[in-house]
Formats: sequence, C-alpha cells, structure tokens
Amino acid sequence: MSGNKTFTMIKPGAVRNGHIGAILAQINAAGFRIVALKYTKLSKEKAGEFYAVHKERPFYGELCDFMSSGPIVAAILEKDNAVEDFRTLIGATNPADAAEGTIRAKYATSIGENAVHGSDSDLNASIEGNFHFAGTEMF
Ligand code: 3AN
Repeated sequence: MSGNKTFTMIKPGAVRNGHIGAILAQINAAGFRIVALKYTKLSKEKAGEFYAVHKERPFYGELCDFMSSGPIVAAILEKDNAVEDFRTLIGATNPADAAEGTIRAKYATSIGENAVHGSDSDLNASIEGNFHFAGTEMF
C-alpha cells in the first residue's frame, strides 16, 4: 500500500449509535474511494497493539477498553492528499473543537469516544492499513 491513501476506523461508539451508514456516505461524498472495508471487532490485545504509540499516555487503558468494547468498521480510503483531507473531514480530536459539519462534530460524544480514527501520516496509513487488511482484501 502506498500513495494517496489513508486508514480509518468507525469506532464502537459511533457504530452503537447507528452512524455507520451516514459516516460512510459522508466519506464517499467527500471524494474518497473505498480500497478495503471490514466490519470487525478488536480484542483488547489488538487494540493495545494498534495504539501502542500511546502506551505512556494516561488515557491508554481507557482507549483500549473502549476500542475493544464492540464492533468497528475499518477501511482504507484513496484520494489525492488523502491523509490531510481526511483529517479535515473528521475534524479535531476533541469534538468540542471540531469544525461544524465535520464527522466528529456531528457524531462524536467526547474526546475519548470521538467517532472515527484517521491516520496522521502516509507512513502510519500504510502501517495501519496493513495491520487490518491482507493484500487480497485491498481493491
Ligand atoms: P487523533 O485520533 O485525532 O489523531 P490522537 O492520535 O492524539 O488523536 O489520539 C488517539 C486517540 O486517543 C483519539 N482518537 C482519542 O480517542 C484518544 N484520546 C486522545 N486524547 C485523549 C484524551 N485526552 N482523553 C481520552 N482519550 C483521548
């Protein structure tokens, strides 16, 4: 995986609140093509691995508990300038600071349960996409 791609997860809170369809529609409307898509659930161990970069942060335990608390939708998305444009589409980490109309402003309930994940670099997009998908699952 390389080039103009990013990786996202619709987090358990947004799934529980029934927002999968609306979030995917907003992603499509913003011009992202779906390269890979999966409805799955992370074990606590897998969530810990995914967020290992945050291991020393005070919210790490809470984050791993939340991310393994129910199913997620994982996806690889393609578009020019994907990483940056997707982070603009989702808005700030804290939904209280997220711009109006962004996915987090509309569907997040708190900084910890902030509806969606978006990769923060091309390198992390590739690592995160490969964490969730085999090459045969990318189109
Ligand atoms: P982003 O997802 O916007 O890149 P990061 O990488 O700083 O934000 O944080 C990763 C995840 O950790 C966030 N999506 C959020 O769920 C959680 N998180 C970040 N900061 C906090 C916080 N202060 N309290 C609780 N959870 C947090």
